[in-house]
Amino acid sequence: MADTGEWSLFTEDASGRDTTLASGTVAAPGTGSWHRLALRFRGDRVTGRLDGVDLATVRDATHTTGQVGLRVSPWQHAQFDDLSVVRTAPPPRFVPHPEMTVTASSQHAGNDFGVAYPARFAIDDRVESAWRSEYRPAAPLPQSITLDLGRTRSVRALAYKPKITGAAGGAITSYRVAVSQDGEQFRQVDAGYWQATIATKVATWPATDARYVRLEATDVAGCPKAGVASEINVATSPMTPLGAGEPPTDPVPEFPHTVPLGDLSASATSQQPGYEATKAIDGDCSTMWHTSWSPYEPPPQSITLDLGAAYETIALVYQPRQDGTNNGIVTGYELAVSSDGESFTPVASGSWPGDPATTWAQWPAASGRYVRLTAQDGVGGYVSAAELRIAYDDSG
Ligand SMILES: [Ca+2]
Ligand SMILES: [Ca+2]
Repeated sequence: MADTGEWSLFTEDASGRDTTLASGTVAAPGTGSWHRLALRFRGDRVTGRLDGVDLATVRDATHTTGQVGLRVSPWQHAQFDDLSVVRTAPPPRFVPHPEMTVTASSQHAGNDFGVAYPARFAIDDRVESAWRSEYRPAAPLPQSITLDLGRTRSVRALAYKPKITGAAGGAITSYRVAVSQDGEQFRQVDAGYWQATIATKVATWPATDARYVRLEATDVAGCPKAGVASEINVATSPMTPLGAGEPPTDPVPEFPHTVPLGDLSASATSQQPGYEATKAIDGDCSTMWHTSWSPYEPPPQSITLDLGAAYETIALVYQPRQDGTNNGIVTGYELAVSSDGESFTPVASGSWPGDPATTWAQWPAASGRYVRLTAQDGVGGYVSAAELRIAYDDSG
């Protein structure tokens, strides 16, 4: 808020990006007098108040986890006093973690740079430790974690904290919750989508007697595709659902037939050690083919896939690198098909946007065993690919 009366309510993500949630102007408060500013949080509703009057109420679930503080920019003059935090509702009643045990469909229990992700870290009351399903090699989704509450209780909500870091990688974005009395027969009580954020999510259902509660990840944010939970709580009191997301909109057409990964082999005109052509067909979105940067080998560069047998090829699906860097994401492309790996016939060319979203190129059915992607250009003057797939027509 400025002394002129202009105000804005904004949220900032871990990368420092601001999003204005509401803004306006009130009578100029001027300077030299004290005013009472307040933020009221209830579920995902955030209300800004000035001197006891609501300025705006918005819905935002990006800061439902974490600490509360008051900070001003080091270059701004500001005076403040009497910061207080008060409850807006009774806290939920959680089943105490020490009364629980936990198992998971898989866990990355290996030690990576001093860090491991066993299932028990999801119920140790520490947000800095987490369970993560196995990612080396990646255990395919869905993956689940099951809480044994020690005895039957009337349960009605699950609070899920992803990993508390700057990035949402591993955050469960598509989930199912199921409960059981005996640990054998599970009944689904909730399912849906969560936003790909580090904020706490809450799933709710009508009160149900259960001893076991299972959270299943059917999709997660980022790469590798392994679910993360820094803390999971089960509530016996009502809670407000939090963090609901939208189903993913996938612009890539459904190609019913793609050449099996195990039948593919790959070679490239340039590759950096550790980033070989085969990394584009290993089924792991966190590994990639990347052209040599030492020594630097500029585009055009190409990667050739051997499909193992002849197919009526119709499309290539290109997943760019998913590690947050855009170097090498292909922009200008050409595709060619060959029966013998020697003589190639062009089938498609064009440009891709150069962002991390999966994209594709289609062409009229062309018979061949080899498909060559030539990148005329890529972001930063490099070429890379996390994963490549070839679709074929099976109607012949
Ligand atoms: Ca933990
Ligand atoms: Ca890969």
